[in-house]
Amino acid sequence: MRNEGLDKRKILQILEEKLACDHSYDEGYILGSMCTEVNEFGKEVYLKYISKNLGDPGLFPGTAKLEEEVVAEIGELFNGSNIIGSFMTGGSEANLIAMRIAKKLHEDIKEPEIVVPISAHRSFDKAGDLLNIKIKKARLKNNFELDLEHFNSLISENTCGVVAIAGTTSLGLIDPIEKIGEIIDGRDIFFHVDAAFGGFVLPFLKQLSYDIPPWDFSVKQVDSITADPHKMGMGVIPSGGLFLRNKEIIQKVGFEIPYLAGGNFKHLHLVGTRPGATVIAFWAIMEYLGIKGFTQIVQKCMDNTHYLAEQIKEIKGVALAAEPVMNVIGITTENGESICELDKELRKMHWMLGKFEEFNLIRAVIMPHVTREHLGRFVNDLKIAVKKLKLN
Ligand code: 0PR
Repeated sequence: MRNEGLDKRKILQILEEKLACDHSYDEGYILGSMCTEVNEFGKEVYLKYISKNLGDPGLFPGTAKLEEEVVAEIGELFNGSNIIGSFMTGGSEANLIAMRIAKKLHEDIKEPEIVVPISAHRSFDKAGDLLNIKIKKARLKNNFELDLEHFNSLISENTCGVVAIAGTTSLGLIDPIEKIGEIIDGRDIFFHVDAAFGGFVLPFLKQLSYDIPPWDFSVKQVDSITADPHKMGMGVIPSGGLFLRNKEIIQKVGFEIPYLAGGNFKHLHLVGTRPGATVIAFWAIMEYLGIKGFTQIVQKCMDNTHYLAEQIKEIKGVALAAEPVMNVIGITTENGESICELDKELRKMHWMLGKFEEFNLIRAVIMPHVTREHLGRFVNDLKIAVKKLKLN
């Protein structure tokens, strides 16, 4: 650390130089990210309230109340009533905490297990590792749908929880959540739905009359949902969310922090100090956009998704891994050849997509920052790469 401080202008100039190699969403090459430009009004609100700490809610009761409000409102969007929960650092923390709840509610199980689809996000492996829970992975069928029979066969007397995904990381697909609910109905098994990505897409697809199977608290066995404002909610990073049906859970399994300046309270978090401003900013974004505003944004993403999907179908040599359900597209090779070379070629042309070797696909996420013009450029480069690699 320097002894004497620099002036602000100089510091900002140094920062510009140091960060010049970062990518920006509007340049168009970020085509494989589930994050996007934060809503402009959200940014303003965030800055205004940046010092608020929800780690000590007694000091910021207004912010704590606002969090309860925004959680309940999101719970209603997910067809629940009186839903409780909390903002988190992201989907990983929300999934981790959900897995901890599943374990804590079954302390009689000595070697706890969770059953997840193999397409589940890596955060479940992290949770398994950190919590000492065995993660059992159910296969997918050839069309990337969950093999429900295999899923069912993995459930045993050691199963403390099951997980379904509403918007898989690789393809944006939705697991058969109602059917999983039926499988565990009447059994003492915690049911968590990971809608980290889909949570702020699916309610708006419904508004657009898309045929979306029940995935949320409308499925009566669903106990908890992860849904991340910092993905399709256009919220400030970090903002994930965990939403719970059972109001008693925090009292039952929450960590007690007895000594805080604002007074004793219980919480579910891994972190202590945590931002209030991300919560306030998301409350403001929801107020500002309303259902209508979110729906318009999702519609634009879906129009672009359909455009890209149609273009890919026209290119000989590549194919869609699955018909897109939401704004995620998997591109694979037509002849089953490895996707790695294509990914390399596209990277040489600056395109940054996600590569899922286990499913032999590269993933494009058509986020709000992605424009038709970006996609046009991408399609041209994809054609060049396919030709160069002689995939056609
Ligand atoms: N659940 C699902 C279904 C996810 O897709 C993700 C992350 C998570 C949980 C974990 O969320 P956090 O990353 O908030 O903890 N999905 C993205 C992915 O792995 C995360 C991401 C975001 C990756 C932006 C790259 C990127 O540029 O693809």
